[in-house]
Amino acid sequence: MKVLVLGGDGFCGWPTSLHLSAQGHEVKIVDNLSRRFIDTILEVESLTPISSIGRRVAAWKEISGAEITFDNLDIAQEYDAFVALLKSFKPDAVVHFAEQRAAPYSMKNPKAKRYTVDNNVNGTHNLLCALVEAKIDAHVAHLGTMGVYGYGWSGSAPIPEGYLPVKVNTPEGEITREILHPANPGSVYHLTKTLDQLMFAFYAKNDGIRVTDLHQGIVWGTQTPETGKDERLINRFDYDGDYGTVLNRFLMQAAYGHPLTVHGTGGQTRAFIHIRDTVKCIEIALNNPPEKGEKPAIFNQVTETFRVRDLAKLIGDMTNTEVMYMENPRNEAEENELIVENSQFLSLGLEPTTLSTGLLEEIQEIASKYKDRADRTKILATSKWKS
Ligand code: NAD
Ligand code: USQ
Repeated sequence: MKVLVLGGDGFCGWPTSLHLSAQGHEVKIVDNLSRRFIDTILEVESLTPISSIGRRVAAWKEISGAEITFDNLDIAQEYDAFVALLKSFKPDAVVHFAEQRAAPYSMKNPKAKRYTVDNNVNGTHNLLCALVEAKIDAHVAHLGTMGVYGYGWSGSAPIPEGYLPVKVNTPEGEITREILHPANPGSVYHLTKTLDQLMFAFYAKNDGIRVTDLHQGIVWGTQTPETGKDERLINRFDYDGDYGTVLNRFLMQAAYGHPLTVHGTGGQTRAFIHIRDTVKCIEIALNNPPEKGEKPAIFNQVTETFRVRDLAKLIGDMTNTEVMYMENPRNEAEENELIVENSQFLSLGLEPTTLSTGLLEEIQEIASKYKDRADRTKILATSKWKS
C-alpha cells in the first residue's frame, strides 16, 4: 500500500511510519513539525534525544534499505498544497495523527485553546475535503481518543465501540436506534476529537469516504522493534506537565527521584495501550477497511484500564518512590469506573503488551538511561482548567 502518515514525526506517528515501512508499504510522512516548535516555546525537550526528521529518515534508509519520504506541510493551513500532494502521491490509505494532542496544553490559555480548535478541526476537515476534491479513494485511519466518551458516566455500563443501541418510544411502539455514543469531552482538546467524529460521519455518508476512527487510550512506553534498532531512530518521550502522559510521567519521576504527582485522589480510571500495540493496531485497521458507503468503523484501541492512584502505588512500590497527592489542576470527576469493550482488535489478532511485562524494561532502558536530560522545573502540571 501507499500510505500517507499525517503527523508522522510525532510520538505515535514516527514508530507507525517505521512499522508500516518495515512491513513493505510505501510511506510518506507529512508533518509541519509544530510539536517540536511547541517544545521550543515551552522550553522543554523530549526525555529521549530525538533526531531531526531528516536524520531520522536517512538513518532508516541506511538501516533498512527502505525509503520514507517527508513533506513539511501544515494540513490545517496549506490546503492547495495538500490537494496537490494527494493528487501526486495517490495514497491507498491516510493515517491521521496530525493534531494538537495534549489536554493540559489545550487548556493553558485562550491562545492555546483557539490554536487547538483551529488546528485540529481545520486539519481534519481539510483532509476530508481534499480527498473529495482530488478524487482519491483512500481509507482514512484517524487517531481519536477514549476521551470522546468522557469519564463522568454513572454506573458501570461498558463503553461500546463507538455506537450505542438506544430504545426509543414511538406511536408504533418501541424501536431500537444505533447512535454515536454521546460525546462528553473533558478538555478543549477532547472536544476537537468529538467534532472530528461528526465530520467523519458526514463525509462517509455524503462522499463515501472510508473512515476508521480509532478511539485510543493513553499510550505508554517508548520503543518499538524498529525505533530500537539505532539511537538515531529513538522515539520521543514527553515528561513535562503539558505533554507528558500519566504513566510515562510516573516512570520518569521514579527514575529521576521526584515524588509521583497524583492529581486529586487519583481516583480517575483510564484506559492504556503500549506504543508497540498502537503500531500493530494501525496496521490491523489498514488491513480491514470498511466498505464504501458504510458508516465510519470505530475501534476502541485500548488494552488495559487502571486507576491513577493504583498505578502510582505500583510504580512507587517497585522503585521505592514517594507518592504525592496534589490539588487537581483539572476539572474532572474524583472517581470514575471504566469498562471498555475492545473485542474487535483482539479478534483480529492483537496480542497486547501489558503493564506486567513492559514496565521494568521501560524504567531501565528509557527512564533511568535518560533521566539526566530532564528539567525538574518542567515536571509539575501548571495548566489549570479553571483560573
Ligand atoms: P504528537 O504531538 O507527538 O504528534 C502529532 C504530530 O502531528 C506532531 O509531529 C505535529 O508536529 C504534527 N502536526 C500537528 N498539527 C499538524 C498540522 N496542522 N499539519 C501537519 N502536522 C501537524 O502526538 P501523538 O502522541 O503522536 O498523538 C498522535 C495522535 O494520536 C493525536 O491525534 C492524538 O490525539 C492521538 N492520541 C494520542 C495518545 C497519546 O497518549 N499520545 C492517546 C490517544 C490518542
Ligand atoms: N494525571 C495525574 N498526574 C499526572 C498527570 C496526569 O494524576 O502527573 C491524571 C490526570 O488528572 C487524568 C489522568 O491522569 O485524570 C490522565 O491524564 P493524561 O495526561 O495521562 O491523559 P489525557 O489528558 O487524557 O490525554 C492523553 C493524551 C491524549 C489522548 C488521551 C487518551 O495526551 O492525546 O487522547 O490521553 S484518553 O485519556 O483515553 O482520552
